[in-house]
Amino acid sequence: MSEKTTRCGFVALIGEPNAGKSTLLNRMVGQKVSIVTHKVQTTRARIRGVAIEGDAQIIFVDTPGLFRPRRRLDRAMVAAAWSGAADADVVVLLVEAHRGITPGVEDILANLAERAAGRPVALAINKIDRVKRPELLALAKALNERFDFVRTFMISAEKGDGVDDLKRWLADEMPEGPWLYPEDQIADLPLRMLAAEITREKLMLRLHDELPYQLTVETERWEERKDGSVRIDQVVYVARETHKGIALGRRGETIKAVGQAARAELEEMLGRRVHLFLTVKVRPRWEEEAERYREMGLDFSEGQG
Ligand SMILES: Nc1nc2c(ncn2[C@@H]2O[C@H](COP(=O)(O)OP(=O)(O)OP(=O)(O)O)[C@@H](O)[C@H]2O)c(=O)[nH]1
Ligand SMILES: [Mg+2]
Repeated sequence: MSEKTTRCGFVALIGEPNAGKSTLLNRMVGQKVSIVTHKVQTTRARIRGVAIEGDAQIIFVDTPGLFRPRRRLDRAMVAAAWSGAADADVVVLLVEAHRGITPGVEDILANLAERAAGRPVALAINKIDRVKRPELLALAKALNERFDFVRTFMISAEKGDGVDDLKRWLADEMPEGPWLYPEDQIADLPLRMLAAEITREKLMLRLHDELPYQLTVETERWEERKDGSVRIDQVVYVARETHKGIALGRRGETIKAVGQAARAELEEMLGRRVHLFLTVKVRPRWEEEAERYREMGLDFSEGQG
């Protein structure tokens, strides 16, 4: 009798806001589990996605971007990101090829050794589709002079280049052990939370300036109906009356378009009809309410200044 050896472990994806962490997570697991936008600070909490490569189960942990936090919410996000790195078996730092070593990357490198707490850190230079090869090699060299990365990968999370190499390498790095998730599970985010994230993504794509950062979305009710459809009620919390007006749009056009886009995506994801009801509520101090953080999957006390 021989037992097959299996491997299983955690890989934290860290980097500046907008580096492509969530795009990479989605590609690794082959399905959208984390929302993606062209704006910074899209991801707010740690999001796990599970991939299988040979005998290894790799649990990817998408994290919020690392930046200099100002608000309580920012601090909670950054704390979540670093703790994702500290808990992982391997850390992957994403750096944008076309932006290179920004002040933000410098900050991360300055804290990385301590925060990664001895975990091996690999470098993934992302968005290689945006630069020419010689530039890439120079950047890889400069980064490796600043930090002792165990490996360097050149990838395009969006187009897929280099991603399989990275995945195979990570699989080999995973410690021996039983798989933690059933084979068909790709995420551990509760559906009601993922549904709220999808609505937040559509809001981020449609609203401008600071507003997307000053709102949060929660699923309040999830009702399976006899006809096989599902009714989902969500609340969009904003901090001010004027923000409510903007989120609703003229004659409610903005919220209507957001609802339609979110519903279409939810229907595709769930494979059935969805009735989505969105309500915008003004809640001036939502950013100071522990309950809001819990709903987002963040630690309220970590946000303390
Ligand atoms: N050209 C190009 N764009 C990419 C690539 N990977 C990601 N992007 C784009 O970069 C933007 C940010 O991607 P995200 O995956 O949301 O970045 P993130 O690191 O998760 O950002 P935060 O959650 O804000 O920290 C999106 O517009 C992506 O489509 C890539 O390989 N090439
Ligand atoms: Mg993200």
